[in-house]
Amino acid sequence: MSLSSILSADAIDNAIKDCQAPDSFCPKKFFQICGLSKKSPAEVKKAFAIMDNDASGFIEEEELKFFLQRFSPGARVLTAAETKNFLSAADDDSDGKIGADEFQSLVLA
Ligand SMILES: [Ca+2]
Repeated sequence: MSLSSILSADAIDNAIKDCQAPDSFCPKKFFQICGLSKKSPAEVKKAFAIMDNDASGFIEEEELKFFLQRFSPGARVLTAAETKNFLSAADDDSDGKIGADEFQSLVLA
């Protein structure tokens, strides 16, 4: 299972290109361009499971760093500042990781 089964390759490409410069990544904008924000809750849940690489039920900071590479293996890693911003945008209960519900409200909000 990969994200290309949920999103179109062109949309993924555009989203990755849009944040090619370090520190230009914005989660909301990224989800809009790649098309995930227009998907159903079930599809967003599937995308979450792909990003939760170790299947812990949460996306941890370590996994978040490699977020772009889940979309495209050749993409860059997120900078420390981007990872921190991403986490604080999604982590509603401040436990330091992103749960499926938190991910869904960030993507579909
Ligand atoms: Ca959390």
